[in-house]
Amino acid sequence: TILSYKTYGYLVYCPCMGRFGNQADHFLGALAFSKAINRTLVLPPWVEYRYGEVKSIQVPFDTYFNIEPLNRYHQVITMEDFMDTVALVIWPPQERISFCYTQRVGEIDNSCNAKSGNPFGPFWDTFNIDFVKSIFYGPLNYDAHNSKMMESWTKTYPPKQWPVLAFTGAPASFPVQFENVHLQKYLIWSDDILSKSRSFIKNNMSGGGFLGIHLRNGPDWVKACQHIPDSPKLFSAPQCVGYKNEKGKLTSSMCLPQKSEIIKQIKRALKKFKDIKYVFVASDSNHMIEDLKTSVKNMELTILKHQPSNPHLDLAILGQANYFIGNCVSSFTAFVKRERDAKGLPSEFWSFPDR
Ligand code: GFB
Repeated sequence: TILSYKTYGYLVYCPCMGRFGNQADHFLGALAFSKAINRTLVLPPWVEYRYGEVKSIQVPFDTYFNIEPLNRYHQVITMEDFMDTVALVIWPPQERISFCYTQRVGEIDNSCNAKSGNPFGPFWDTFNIDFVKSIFYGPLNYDAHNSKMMESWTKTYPPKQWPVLAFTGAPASFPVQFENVHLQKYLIWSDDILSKSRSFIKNNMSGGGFLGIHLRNGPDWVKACQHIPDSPKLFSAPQCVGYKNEKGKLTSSMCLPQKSEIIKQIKRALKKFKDIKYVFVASDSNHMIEDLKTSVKNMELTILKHQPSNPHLDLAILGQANYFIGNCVSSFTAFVKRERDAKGLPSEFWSFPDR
């Protein structure tokens, strides 16, 4: 096994930007990149932030996803397994070097400062990793679909001399590059999430189909949506307006739809999908359950949410809805949309196309 450890190099990174949806977008890019430079991808834990806690919390990758389907696409190993086995042999503490495009502001001059700030420090501390040196890999980039570029990586950092490339942030773009969207099909929920989501559906929404909706409307979102006029491709907007805005213009109401529009769109969906008996609402803030109940009160419809709030269960449930309406700008919606596309299930976005 020691020999096989050394055959290929490894790629480690910190999903140090954004919350789940952002990290998932980055993950797909990192997966494509590790395959393109032929290195085993070390599956990082998901970085989470708990209310009232100063430091990020690291949740093992396989808490939420099944490893086996990923291995069918490319060789992967969880960070926990990597540190307990491979790293002991090929990544001794004195050889731990951090990679970044260019220097990052922090305690040390001319360094990646890979552990400066949150979640950077807490992430590597989870595995007792310290870095002895930095490498600035610029002008190389991680566009896995540029084969010349990938050749430069393998020539500049051959695995024999550089068994582990540890990136300060994800070697991937946000939002996910168009060419990598299809990799979503290898991200399959863990047995635990799958069975919990299925039993929620069975226990609460039997005897009819359900419409899943995502209402992203917390204060952070209201603030972010103010940038729409100057950011025609804000966050995940390319999923509906296209990567070059070729499918339409991004409007404020796509980011923060009004109650009247939400209700109008739900009613239209219910007309189209006659066997729908439930509306499952996922939200980071206001689920609008009472508003929705009032507006459909003559329609023999049950409106419900999952309690207590659980982002991953919300995602897994939305992924199984008969129909889905989501927020074009949100990467949380983007995760659901990609999963549903992969399964051939229909979806739409709030206020798009502009009607
Ligand atoms: O997933 P995410 O990157 O999507 O971050 P956006 C939003 C987080 O808010 C999720 C919670 O990871 C959840 O923790 N959240 C959002 C939800 N919608 C729901 C929901 O329907 N149910 C539950 N239970 N939780 C971006 C951020 O969010 O928003 C950026 O990633 C930035 O860093 C920006 O803060 C303003 O793309 O929607």
